[in-house]
Amino acid sequence: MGLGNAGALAILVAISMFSIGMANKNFSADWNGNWNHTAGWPYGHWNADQTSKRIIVGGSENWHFGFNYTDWAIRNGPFYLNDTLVFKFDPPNDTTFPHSVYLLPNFWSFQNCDLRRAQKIAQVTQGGGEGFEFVLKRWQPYYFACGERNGFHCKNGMMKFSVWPFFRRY
Ligand SMILES: *[C@@H]1O[C@H](CO)[C@@H](O)[C@H](O)[C@H]1NC(C)=O
Ligand SMILES: *[C@@H]1O[C@H](CO)[C@@H](O)[C@H](O)[C@H]1NC(C)=O
Ligand SMILES: *[C@@H]1O[C@H](CO)[C@@H](O)[C@H](O)[C@H]1NC(C)=O
Ligand SMILES: *[C@@H]1O[C@H](CO)[C@@H](O)[C@H](O)[C@H]1NC(C)=O
Ligand SMILES: *[C@@H]1O[C@H](CO)[C@@H](O)[C@H](O)[C@H]1NC(C)=O
Ligand SMILES: [Cu+2]
Repeated sequence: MGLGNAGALAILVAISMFSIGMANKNFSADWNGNWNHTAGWPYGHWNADQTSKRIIVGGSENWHFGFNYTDWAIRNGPFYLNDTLVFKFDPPNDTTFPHSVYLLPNFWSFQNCDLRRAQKIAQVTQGGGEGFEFVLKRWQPYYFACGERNGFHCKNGMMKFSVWPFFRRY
């Protein structure tokens, strides 16, 4: 194989920690850390699909309490650099509950729905209309969560998911 133990281990750790969005598909990485999609990926995908996408988080479910967004991310990933995630949620009124979007700083806070060092990226009013848009600009894991009720929506409402966008191959 020619892959050093340390490198292989690092890749395994990365894959196991950040596998959301790439489950059920097979990938490999080269020495530079570039991902290479191998057998199983539909032929012609790269030629047919070169532009960044606008993806509604949750699809027709939008962004609400009680929908499994981790599962959604696995089924709808992988996502690519410069893809736009769109969070749609109704502004709060007497009959709807407020939601928001936060970025959590690391895997631990994501697992525990710990919002202490989280960054609020969308207020409760920003999910209306065309929705709140977030561009996946960097090659890094992103940890998204709803911040309402001090983590309750994240923890009990499953309103969280992570993505690590891939480089799109042309
Ligand atoms: C990607 O992996 C496949 C299978 O291992 C290999 O045949 C192909 O040359 C690789 N492509 C690149 C660009 O590294
Ligand atoms: C890749 O995944 C496909 C199905 O998703 C499977 O049929 C194929 O055997 C896998 N290839 C490798 C090299 O694991
Ligand atoms: C959500 O989906 C993920 C991935 O399919 C699964 O592992 C997890 O158990 C689900 N969570 C709940 C609370 O059902
Ligand atoms: C993403 O978009 C920016 C600005 O439009 C561009 O500079 C960058 O090269 C793009 N990155 C990728 C991976 O396409
Ligand atoms: C609250 O918002 C929902 C969704 O936008 C809407 O269907 C409903 O009519 C609104 N209710 C009130 C009392 O404004
Ligand atoms: Cu919420």
